[in-house]
Amino acid sequence: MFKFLKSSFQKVKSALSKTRSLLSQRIHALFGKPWNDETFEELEQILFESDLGSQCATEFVDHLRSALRTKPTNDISYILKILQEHALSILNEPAKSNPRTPEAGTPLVILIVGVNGSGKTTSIAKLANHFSSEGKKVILAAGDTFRAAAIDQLTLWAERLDVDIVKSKPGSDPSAVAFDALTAAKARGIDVVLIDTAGRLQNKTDLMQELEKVRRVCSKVIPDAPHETLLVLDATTGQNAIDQAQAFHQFTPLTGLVLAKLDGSAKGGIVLSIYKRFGIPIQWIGTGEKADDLEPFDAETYVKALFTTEN
Ligand SMILES: Nc1nc2c(ncn2[C@@H]2O[C@H](COP(=O)(O)OP(=O)(O)OP(=O)(O)O)[C@@H](O)[C@H]2O)c(=O)[nH]1
Ligand SMILES: [Mg+2]
Repeated sequence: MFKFLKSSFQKVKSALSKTRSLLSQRIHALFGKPWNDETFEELEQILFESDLGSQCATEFVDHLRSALRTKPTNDISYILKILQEHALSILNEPAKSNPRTPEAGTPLVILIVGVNGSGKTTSIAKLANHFSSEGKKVILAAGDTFRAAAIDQLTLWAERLDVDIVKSKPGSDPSAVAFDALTAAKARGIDVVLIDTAGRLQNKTDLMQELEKVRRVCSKVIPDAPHETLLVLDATTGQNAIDQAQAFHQFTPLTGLVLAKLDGSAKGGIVLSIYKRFGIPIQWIGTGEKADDLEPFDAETYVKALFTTEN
């Protein structure tokens, strides 16, 4: 449902500037040398440090090696093009997630999950802003009942964005909040329900089971809900994001990812290793702290912004 949105190349490019300065400028520095085993090894190391992961980094280098065997050149734009094409071939593989479409007349329910501080609540505000700007009626569910401050934070966003919110007392059951929010959404003719959840470490089984319960309760009010379960990843995390994606996917099948804080990250290559590993589509990227700092993920824009020598 998000596919026809185009991301702004400038915003993505500027969010990726830290990754790019690590990646492209260091690749650029390789060009004084002939392409031999040592240069390829250096390239592999650069790709690895940009968080492409070791398997992905090796694959990129092997691909470039064979392209240069066919057409030996030291032209940087040609080499970046080869890297871009390979990155796109990874991201253009069919996704393996199964989002559901709400039945006509019922709201779209999106559950937001992730570890502590990854950017969940801010991403919810950004999504609320996005849907509101499309003329949709949005309701927020303050499902992070763990801390009073979390409820206050979401309430503040709801006021700023002028959208409805359903909340309960700190310490109450998050499933009950989800139940109330979905019930209210049906009664009020709401288009989109965004459910916030408390941050949880992926290895805490009891907390992960709590998410299963939230999902079960949602489906009691609206069959098939939640239609989307989005994992918010902090783009500065690096390879631990892989463990997070794996554990959350196991407990609450993910339909997509939000990559928050890309603007502060030099590890933008993580997108490639995660997609290669799980096939969970990256739907959105966070490019700052404001409500409109959210861009739909577009593979072509991303790859162009990642492997470029422009600043
Ligand atoms: N620069 C930048 N900062 C972000 C982005 N997304 C979130 N943040 C900041 O990251 C911090 C944590 O964001 P929250 O949205 O509160 O994270 P959370 O996952 O809800 O945190 P918990 O509820 O404590 O688990 C806040 O200071 C946000 O302003 C982003 O895309 N870019
Ligand atoms: Mg939060």
